[in-house]
Amino acid sequence: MHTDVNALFDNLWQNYLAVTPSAVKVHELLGSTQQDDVINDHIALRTFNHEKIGLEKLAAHFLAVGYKECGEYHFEAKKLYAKHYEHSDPKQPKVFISELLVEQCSEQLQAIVNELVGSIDADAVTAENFLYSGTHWQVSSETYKQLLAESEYAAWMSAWGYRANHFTVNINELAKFDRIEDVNQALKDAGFALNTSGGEVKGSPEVLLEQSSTLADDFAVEFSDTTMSIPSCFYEFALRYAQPDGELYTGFVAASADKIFESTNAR
Ligand code: OOG
Ligand code: NI
Repeated sequence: MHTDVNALFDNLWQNYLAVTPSAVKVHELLGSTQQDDVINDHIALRTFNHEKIGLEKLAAHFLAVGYKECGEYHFEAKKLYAKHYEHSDPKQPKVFISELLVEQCSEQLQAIVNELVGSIDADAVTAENFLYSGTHWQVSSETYKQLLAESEYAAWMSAWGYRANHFTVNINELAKFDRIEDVNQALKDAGFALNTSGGEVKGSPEVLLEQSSTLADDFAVEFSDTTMSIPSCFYEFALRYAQPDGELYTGFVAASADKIFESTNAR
């Protein structure tokens, strides 16, 4: 595991950029409006709740570089469970990790996931590069489509594996934008397609968090039988509001997160 939090995030970022070319354009658009490059609010990773690679196995890599467990979230319809983590240094991005509750899925899906997970080398899970190691298995485009019919999340995992599925611009830190609607307009003017599930803006000042996101880039995946372009990763935008104690809210909002997951749906 990494012991240096910055080295971990540098690797996660490079690995994410490799399949998310639009992220560079997001930085050009929003990062140029302030002194530094954009500051990220959080990143997110996905997994299956299999004991070999459940969310706690991913979280261990963040605990090792100074993160602490904070909130937990339930997504009944999507059969997902998630936790978020924060670092003692508030400048470090928060981390959102979810897992698919495989036992609630069909026998066929369980069998496919067991086979994928079975190909992961036990040592790989604690290796320094695990969180940006991608897939550890071969999957056919037919299996991908079969998973897609039941769970978009499972299909995405089968194709992309272990990597950050999004980074998130911290709107509070942007110099030229105060409102999420203005960020969204600038993105649309630059040609980005936004996730409109539940509306372009998810959340509200009342729940202390407003979020929006792009739709994932399409990127080529080499399946075992053929190469096919499918949704890879996306960029999110988050504006946080102060709690009664004056501190910005640091948690997530399950009803909004439920819609953000859909940023990897096909266009
Ligand atoms: C995570 C979706 C939830 C948020 O900020 O609410 C999320 C995912 O797509 O894996 O990132
Ligand atoms: Ni997010």
